[in-house]
Amino acid sequence: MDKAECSPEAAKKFQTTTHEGAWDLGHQEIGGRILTCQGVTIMEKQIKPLLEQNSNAQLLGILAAVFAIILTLVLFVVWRRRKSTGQGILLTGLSDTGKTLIYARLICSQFVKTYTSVKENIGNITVNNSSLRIVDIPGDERLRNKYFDKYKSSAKGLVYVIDSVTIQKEIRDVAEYLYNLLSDPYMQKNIPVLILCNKQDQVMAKGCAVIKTLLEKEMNLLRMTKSSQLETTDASSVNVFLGKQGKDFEFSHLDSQIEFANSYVFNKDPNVEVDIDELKKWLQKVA
Ligand SMILES: Nc1nc2c(ncn2[C@@H]2O[C@H](COP(=O)(O)OP(=O)(O)OP(=O)(O)O)[C@@H](O)[C@H]2O)c(=O)[nH]1
Ligand SMILES: [Mg+2]
Repeated sequence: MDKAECSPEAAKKFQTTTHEGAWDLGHQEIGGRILTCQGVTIMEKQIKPLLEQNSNAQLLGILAAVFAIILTLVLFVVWRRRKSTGQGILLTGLSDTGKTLIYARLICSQFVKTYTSVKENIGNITVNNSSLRIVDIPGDERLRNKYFDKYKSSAKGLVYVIDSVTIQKEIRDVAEYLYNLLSDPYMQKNIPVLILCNKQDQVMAKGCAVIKTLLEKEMNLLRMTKSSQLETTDASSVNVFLGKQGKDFEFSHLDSQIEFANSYVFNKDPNVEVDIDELKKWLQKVA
């Protein structure tokens, strides 16, 4: 039987008759054509579920793709966050304060003869079962910003090393570099800071409590200078006001957790002790 014989009228009639319950009449009148129409109906019956199955499968495919995209985005965000907080402990400070010797103490527990650093030193230590990446950043004025910018996004903590013997003479430079570091947008993300007053083995060394007071006074003066600069310069200036408006500068007013500690690491003679216990305790807290 030719399917073309099942004209739209016949099909309509067949549908009408079956709808009206007059199956026999439709059967007799249309005869073989009914079979064809029945064939179409059977085909419809068979294809419809197939089409439905097909569209269900398509829908599932789309849902799976959307889910995969969302999962990828979530993983990417988590990865970026981990990368932005990182495992880096940045050793910063002016030149000659003892950063490289402290680095050598932490990484290989020994005295090394040091020279002014012209590039970074990087090494890993394990603290509280987690790995910390110690980055010793050169203190040279022409290099320090470049290396800080390179590693700041991976900072988990920042150690600011001070030469406790020369602090009074260098207070302006020490305060200014610290102010600049603390003003950096990456440091505003509550990165913990340890101000390490090194070279405590020297009789002329100032203790960390005295150094804290000296620094707060100097940061206060510096902030006033920077604020007045801000008023006179254009709006593109990147100066940041640290601390509380209308109050003298105090480290406790900052969002970042800032601590002070003493240390000394010079021991050419292995029988002479070194002291980086407070630094190690701080690393345990940060890790
Ligand atoms: N007495 C004493 N000397 C120290 C101490 N720590 C470092 N030094 C000495 O200070 C000098 C400078 O030390 P470095 O570790 O090279 O200083 P740095 O901060 O890395 O300097 P840059 O690389 O220029 O940024 C060296 O002669 C060290 O031996 C310390 O705790 N006590
Ligand atoms: Mg060095």
